[in-house]
Amino acid sequence: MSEDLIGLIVDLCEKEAIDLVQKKIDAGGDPLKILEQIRTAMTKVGEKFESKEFFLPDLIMSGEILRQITEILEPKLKADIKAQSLGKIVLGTVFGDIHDIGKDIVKFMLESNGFEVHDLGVNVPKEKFVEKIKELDAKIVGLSGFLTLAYDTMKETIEEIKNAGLREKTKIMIGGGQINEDVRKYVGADSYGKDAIEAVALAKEWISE
Ligand code: B12
Repeated sequence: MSEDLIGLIVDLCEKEAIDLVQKKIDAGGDPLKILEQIRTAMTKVGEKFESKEFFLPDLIMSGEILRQITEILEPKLKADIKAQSLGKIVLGTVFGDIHDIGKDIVKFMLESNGFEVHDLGVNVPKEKFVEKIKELDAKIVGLSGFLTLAYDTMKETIEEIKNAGLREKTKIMIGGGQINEDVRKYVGADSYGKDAIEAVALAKEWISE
């Protein structure tokens, strides 16, 4: 069955993919498994874009399908939302990058687990992160980025946080398609998360320190 959903997304069959997700959810399917399948599908879409089999409109279409799927999954993932706030998190996609689907999944997973997330959106200048951290006295920051150029912006953002004297007081996690340990070291973040589940695990770990 999983192959079906992946295939439908990669073939950009919008209606069929969305109907299948709705069917899976109605039948009590695990939204986290669906998220995993989305990841596989989007990797394939990305490969097709790289090999010039897909062009920008196809990428936009895949993003649109994804957005609709995450809208279906969101209430399921939020089903057991907790009333209390575990802590404040400033989140955003760094300057120069407008990819927000992965960030938005991280946002609602953090919220579902009781965190108060302040989402700055996409293409966020480094100064805006600093401003928000100060305003909220936030202890955790999440930087998202899917483009290679985002690594430099993440690095600059973390330097800006450091220059503002806030680095010692904040824990910074990064994430997004290609992010790995090498990128983490390069940008100077505390940790990276490969998906929203890891983002939640990190936030929980840091908040209890
Ligand atoms: C959809 C898509 C788009 C959509 C984005 C729609 C949107 N609203 O986000 C659109 C069409 C707008 C787009 C535009 C572009 N894109 Co694009 N896009 C993609 C694609 C296919 C999927 C990305 C996605 O949403 N994945 C789905 C999510 C769910 O992915 P995920 O990784 O599983 O998400 C998890 C983790 O990343 C993690 N996570 C995410 N953020 C964070 C943050 C923290 C703190 C933590 C801990 C974890 C975390 O948790 C998420 C949830 O579990 C990728 C290919 C790919 N494989 O990533 C290319 C890709 C990222 N795009 C690419 C490119 C080149 C572009 C463009 C430059 C194209 C162009 N010529 O204009 C523009 C960039 C514009 C800009 N300035 O940002 C390249 C980047 C190459 C590079 N090395 O830089 C990729 C890799 C495609 C490719 N293989 O060539 N794109």
